[in-house]
Amino acid sequence: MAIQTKQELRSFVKETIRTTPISDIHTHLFTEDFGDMLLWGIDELLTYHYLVAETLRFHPDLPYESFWAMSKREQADLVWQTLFLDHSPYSEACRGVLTVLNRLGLDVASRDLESYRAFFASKSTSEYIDLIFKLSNVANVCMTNDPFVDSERNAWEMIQEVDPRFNTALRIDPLLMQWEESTWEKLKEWGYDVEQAVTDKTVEGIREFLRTWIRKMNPLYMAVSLPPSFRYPEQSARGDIIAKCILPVAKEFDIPFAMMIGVNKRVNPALGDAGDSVGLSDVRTVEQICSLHPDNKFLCTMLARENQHGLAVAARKFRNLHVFGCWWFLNNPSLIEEMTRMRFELLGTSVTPQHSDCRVLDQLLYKWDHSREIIANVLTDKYADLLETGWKVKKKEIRRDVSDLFGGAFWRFLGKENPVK
Ligand code: RAT
Ligand code: ZN
Repeated sequence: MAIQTKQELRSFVKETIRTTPISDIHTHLFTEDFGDMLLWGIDELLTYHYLVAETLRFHPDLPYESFWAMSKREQADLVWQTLFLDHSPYSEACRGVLTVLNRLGLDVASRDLESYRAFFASKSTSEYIDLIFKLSNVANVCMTNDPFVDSERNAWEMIQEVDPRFNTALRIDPLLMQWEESTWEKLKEWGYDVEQAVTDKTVEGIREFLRTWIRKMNPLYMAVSLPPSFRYPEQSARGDIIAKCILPVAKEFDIPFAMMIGVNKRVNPALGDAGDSVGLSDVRTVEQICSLHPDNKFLCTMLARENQHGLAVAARKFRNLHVFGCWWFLNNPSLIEEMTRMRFELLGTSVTPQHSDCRVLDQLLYKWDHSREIIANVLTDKYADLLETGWKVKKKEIRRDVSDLFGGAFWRFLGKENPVK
């Protein structure tokens, strides 16, 4: 059935966006089997590193070490007092906490942190996971699985079967960013026949390492976060490992290499995870890697606002490139709106406009509620422009497009069946 009026269009798009289940293609969430690594609840929400950065701005006299020495609950108390009571919580990360509480049916107006704590204390982890997936209407999330983190590596020894709501992604930052400093020794210690130089022997050892973990995790893709200075091709251990290990193994298993480009790590190390920053990166590098390796697939998101236009254009040139998400400092309404509009105009529906990057399970509620609203608005405008030409938009076509934007295009790019029916 075709849509007749703009009013009908607006409400149908909104409803379709609200009811279409999402495949969230990048998060830092874990299944229950990973124990403490799965974060949830109010104290975790409040100590999200985005909020830690905002809180410490208001406490120039509080030494960083003193903040880190506090218990999680004390840190959460300080964040709540500082960002929610002493000042108005309209930053995106603060607003997110309130959206979560509201969606859980808690009384946001009461400002009663203890009553929120009591609500979370009454839930078991597994019932809470079910509740959040249901309320957020997210069908599945992709984890970030890093074999270089000891606790994660150990957890994988025990895991038989992964909860099907959680997909896996093999994260390999240390392999590319610290090979010569330390990673080669780790691989050697784990029994791989490698040396510091990227020789033929090392290449074979790294490939074996990747194959072992791919067989164990069955990842949707291999991923890395890269600095603005990343160039490809490049005469360095990193360049060699990408060319000789990552890309051949990715091709062997037919999985993409996901490049998240633009992070200047630890510009303020005292802030921990909150201490990373952003820099302008090189889109030409993305074009080169796609061009030099046409049989490989690449996922890409970039952190600098100024890189977004170039990246969208690059995706028009290379069909082995799939652009995704409004990453980290871009995950703010004004920037999501701008980027989504531009990407729809340049790429139509062949893009994944958003991922959540959740570190705390509950955040699925706010990250997706906020993004859904913006995507619905932009999409409505785009269909409205079509109506102006005399084109008739059918309801089933809107459903098709939304399901593409919420994971369908991604799964098609992978060449795998979208588990969301
Ligand atoms: O957004 C974040 O939480 C960052 O700290 C990073 O984890 C980033 O998303 C990444 O995956 O490296
Ligand atoms: Zn992330």
